[in-house]
Amino acid sequence: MPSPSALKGTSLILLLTGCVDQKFRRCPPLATTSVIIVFHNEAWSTLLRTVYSVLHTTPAILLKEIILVDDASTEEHLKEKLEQYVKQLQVVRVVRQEERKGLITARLLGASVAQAEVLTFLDAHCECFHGWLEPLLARIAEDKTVVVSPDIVTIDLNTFEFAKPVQRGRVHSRGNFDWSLTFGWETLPPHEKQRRKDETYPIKSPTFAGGLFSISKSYFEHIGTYDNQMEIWGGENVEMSFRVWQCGGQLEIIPCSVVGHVFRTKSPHTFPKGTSVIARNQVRLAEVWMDSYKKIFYRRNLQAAKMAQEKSFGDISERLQLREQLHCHNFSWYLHNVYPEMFVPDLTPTFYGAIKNLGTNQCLDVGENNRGGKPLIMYSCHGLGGNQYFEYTTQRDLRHNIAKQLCLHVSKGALGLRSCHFTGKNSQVPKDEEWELAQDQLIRNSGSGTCLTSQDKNPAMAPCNPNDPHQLWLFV
Ligand code: UD2
Ligand code: MN
Repeated sequence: MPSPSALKGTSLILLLTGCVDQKFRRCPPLATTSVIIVFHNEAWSTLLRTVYSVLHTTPAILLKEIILVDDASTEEHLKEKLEQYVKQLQVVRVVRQEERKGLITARLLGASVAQAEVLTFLDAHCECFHGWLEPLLARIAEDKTVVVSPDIVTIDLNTFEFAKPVQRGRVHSRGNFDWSLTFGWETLPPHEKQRRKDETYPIKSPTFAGGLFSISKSYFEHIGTYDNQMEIWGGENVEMSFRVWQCGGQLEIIPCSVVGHVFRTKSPHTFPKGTSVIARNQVRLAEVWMDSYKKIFYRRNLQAAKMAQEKSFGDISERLQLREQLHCHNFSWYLHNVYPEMFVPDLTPTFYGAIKNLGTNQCLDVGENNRGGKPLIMYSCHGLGGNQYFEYTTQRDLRHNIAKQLCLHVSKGALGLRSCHFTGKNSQVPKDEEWELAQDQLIRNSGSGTCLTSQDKNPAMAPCNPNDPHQLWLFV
């Protein structure tokens, strides 16, 4: 068994100096924790590495047990062999979810058998760094309505090295979400930087990544554990984020707690019922927590919109009841008080959807991972929203606004995508970002007077010609 890389030597370079000096009370001791690690077909090495790193970095007095929850793995090494192996470790045991139902119900199973006062969840490919647990438990001891995450460090997918602090740039970031309800990271806004007295201070976070966190067991139950009808993977982290904030709790990232996680570039999991379960999980959370803001999500994810319309997302009455019982705030409260930096697109845009070209029958598309700057493309209309989603706003700009507010513009005769200039108060749409959508089905740029055309693979600008079908467009 290779020793976890974080533990090689005793280098403390991963920790902030202020953290190294922190002291934690012994009398009375902090509450104990049950560490719950769910897995489906995880490699032996990464799973055991996670387990050993917990054992090597956690004071025995604080660790009640490690519960490994198997979500119906099929790999042979995770069956009898694993159970026999962990017996020698004494505080480690395996429980099994017989049917593959996903990480949400697996975590619930783990929580239901856990004996400690605090639950600590970890993914099955993590490495805990020295002193990671105490700051989490100490914060919960101060206030048990706080749900705390460590500072999650990237473990390199290929070399399994911890990212160096330099690479991390010591910019502690927080969690956010976009209007496709995907979790992401962002740097701290000025007011959050000012609020924190020094860099060891907890960071308030609008959302959390969801895999690595500690929570008081009784608070976990009070706040409604998880939505047990969510399946396989996805959405539960955003759901829990909205729920905790809206119902009186808080999410924090504790910079003195450092845990590594192997971020993968694509999902290694099978989805027995197909990947539409992710959209289904998201619809469930949007229906329960987002009020009329759910429409912003549905416009951008047409698969989700269809499920919502057909009511094929299962029964949510228990979750709605929970929201009632806990007297939770509405989503508008969350946006104003917890995440005022979030842009909120028009609730009623003039036109929205995909922009289809009559010459090619293809749709305007921003392409993969276009955060502005990359050329747009023409692509078969897929009817899913996503990269083909645009809005024509009341101030006459054309926006692709899922993760950022991106606007179509024309500079030096060429079509491009960049951050919108119009941001509400005191700002104006520059002429090169303004578009006229007339009866003639041309899309004319006000600044250049040229029209959008799809003559080539990439959409471009050309002198306007209403007789050229490549210049005729339709919002679909
Ligand atoms: C992130 C979270 C993850 C979870 C997910 C959204 C972090 C670092 N990771 O994605 O915890 O919140 O977003 O759902 O915050 N697993 C099962 N059964 C399944 C699928 C996964 O047991 O059907 C296990 C898997 O072995 C792993 C854990 O669940 O231990 C999380 O899955 P992941 O690592 O693929 O998720 P990740 O890190 O991409
Ligand atoms: Mn993971």
